[in-house]
Amino acid sequence: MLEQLDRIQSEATAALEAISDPDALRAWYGVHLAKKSRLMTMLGDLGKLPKEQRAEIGKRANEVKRALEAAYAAKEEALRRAALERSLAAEAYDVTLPGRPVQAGRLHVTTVEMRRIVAIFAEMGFQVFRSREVESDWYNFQLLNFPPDHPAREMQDTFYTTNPEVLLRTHTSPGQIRAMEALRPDPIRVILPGMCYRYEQISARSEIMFLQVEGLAVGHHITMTDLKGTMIDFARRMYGQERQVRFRASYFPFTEPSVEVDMDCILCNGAGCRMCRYSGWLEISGAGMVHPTVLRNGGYDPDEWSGFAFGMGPQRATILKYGIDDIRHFWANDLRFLEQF
Ligand code: FA5
Repeated sequence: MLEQLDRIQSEATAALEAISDPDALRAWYGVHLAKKSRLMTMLGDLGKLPKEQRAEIGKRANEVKRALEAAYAAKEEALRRAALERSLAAEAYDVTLPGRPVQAGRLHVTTVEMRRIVAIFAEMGFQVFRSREVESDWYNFQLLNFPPDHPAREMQDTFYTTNPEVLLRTHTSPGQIRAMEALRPDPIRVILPGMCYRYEQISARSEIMFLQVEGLAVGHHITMTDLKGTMIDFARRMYGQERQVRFRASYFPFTEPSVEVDMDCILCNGAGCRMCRYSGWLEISGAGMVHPTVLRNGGYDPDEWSGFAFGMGPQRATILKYGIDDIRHFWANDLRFLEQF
């Protein structure tokens, strides 16, 4: 039986050496090491041998099994390496080929403009204060002096949720109250950029979703002069040092007095053109002195504190700056439009 084991080992080893592909290797395993192979059958039948032979034959049979298993594993690894080398040789990379160009993305034109606005106000000492887009009627209207049924509500309708108290903000002005609540009793100098929503007719100049940048300054001696200086400085830094700025009386429930801020048209320099509807002026912002009631609602005593606020819609100015014919291009995601900036 020992001779038989030697024969099994030498035959199996010789057969294994001749193998050069994985299918043949699998077949070899079936013949020489699988359950029904001669070797495994002998191992299974050890119990039938006379006691005195059992130990010696068993030891030798296990040696042969371990040797064949090791040889099998070595062959398997050798075949894997050979296959890898063949494929590397056959499919070698040509490092001299020019690379495929990577499509470089870019910032959206409104992001670029918003960042410029933020940078300009940062230089003037304004910090960015983030406030929520989903608001309550209380903050969006009532705390800003728009009681229910106030006619000024007609100017800004919005999208409501199933909860009548919860709505999408129509302007960034509720952020004024949020900023006052967070920062009182300190003086404030913040801007509040963000998305606003209005339920209104979409047109070349009006979207249902648009950006605003609110500004708020609250301090002990803030006057209309500070508001005017800030607006003029901003317009000149943003649109050119030669810009002229004018203030027109206006109305907002949350500022008193209220103004509209206009600058001379950047296209015709005030001469009058289609863009400025031949008036020579472009509106850039609503603004005013914070209404005493709003200061009080934010936790500041109007006998001691005063402030100014403004709210601009930078997309309308961007349209004019680049001669864009329709505000809807901003959110249409048409690459032909976006790649121009
Ligand atoms: C307001 O929203 C006030 N909260 C601004 C304000 C803030 C006044 C602080 C005083 C103090 P108004 O409704 O005019 O005001 O909107 C301000 C700007 O937002 C507009 O000048 C315009 O540039 C932009 N805007 C308003 N509605 C739209 C719209 N549907 N699409 C695009 N831009 C819009």
